[in-house]
Amino acid sequence: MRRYVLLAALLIGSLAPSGLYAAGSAEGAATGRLKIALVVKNLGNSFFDAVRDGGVEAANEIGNVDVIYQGPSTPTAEGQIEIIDSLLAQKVNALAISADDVDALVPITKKAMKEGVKVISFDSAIAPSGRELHLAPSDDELIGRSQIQTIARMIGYRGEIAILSASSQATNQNVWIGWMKRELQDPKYSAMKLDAVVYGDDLSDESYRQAMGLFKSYPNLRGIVCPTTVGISATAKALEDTGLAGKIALTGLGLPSEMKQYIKDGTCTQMALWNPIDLGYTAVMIADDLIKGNIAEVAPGDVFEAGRMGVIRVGDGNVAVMSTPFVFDAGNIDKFASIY
Ligand code: RAM
Repeated sequence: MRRYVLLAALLIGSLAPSGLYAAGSAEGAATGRLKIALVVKNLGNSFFDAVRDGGVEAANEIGNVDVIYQGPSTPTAEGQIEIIDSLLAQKVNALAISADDVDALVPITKKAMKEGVKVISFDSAIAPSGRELHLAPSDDELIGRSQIQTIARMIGYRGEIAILSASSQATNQNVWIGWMKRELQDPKYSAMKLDAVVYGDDLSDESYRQAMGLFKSYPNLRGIVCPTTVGISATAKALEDTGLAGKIALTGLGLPSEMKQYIKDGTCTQMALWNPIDLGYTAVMIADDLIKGNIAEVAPGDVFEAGRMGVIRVGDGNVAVMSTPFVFDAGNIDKFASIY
């Protein structure tokens, strides 16, 4: 177990889109400083930019840590492998990865661990053999089931629905979609039908195109679930551009800052998410803890102290779950939209 004296105050300065973020000093990688890499699914996603801000906040608190924020331009395992390779050459101390594929990263992250680099996944998991711990923002079953419960309420438990997801290989979305399908087996949804699952690759343009494709292919569509912040805002825009807002219901996981207008005008009356800043903060705190050897070999029951996030407990399969998602609607969106 670890104990840190944490500095209370911190300030995050203006940040460049990707690269090295020095904590406490402009020079950054001075000798003796630790390097923690945050490898995200892809750059250009505000969700991950907020994760980075949380990571930098943690690094500033710890004091001798630099955060390196990187990701491919499109969410592919190949792109992440290339990045991880170069991070290993730069001798990073830890990798915290939101994986574009559950299995494809395992050989490179195993190699990293053999070289003494600490590896955790966060947000989107790497298979257990390829990481020491996975930090989940919330319980997968709850995330999956609750999105079906919400869309069902919105459409009166009747009619056709579709799912517009991130990339087809994304671990987190695929696990949630698995739970959505299980939820749909309940007889109370017998008058609902899942027409299709489509993938917008967490790119706004592609997600918009996929939403348009759904409107065309399924003229009786009554609801869309988007378990991705990129997908839900692109779909909201597509609904408004085509005059289908209000006719096709929309829910899923969205960033309040990106969805505020659509929540307020009724295109999406309810959605959920967790705090990505807290997620990045916690990932860096845990990575730092592992580097310092406070927990030598992670096992269920271990407890990490993650600064202002308090205690994070490791569960089965070395998965640590943070908390329940926030639910956003017109009543609270303003408050959250100014934060993330
Ligand atoms: C997108 C990404 C991320 C996911 C959120 C909800 O930003 O796919 O992995 O957790 O949506």
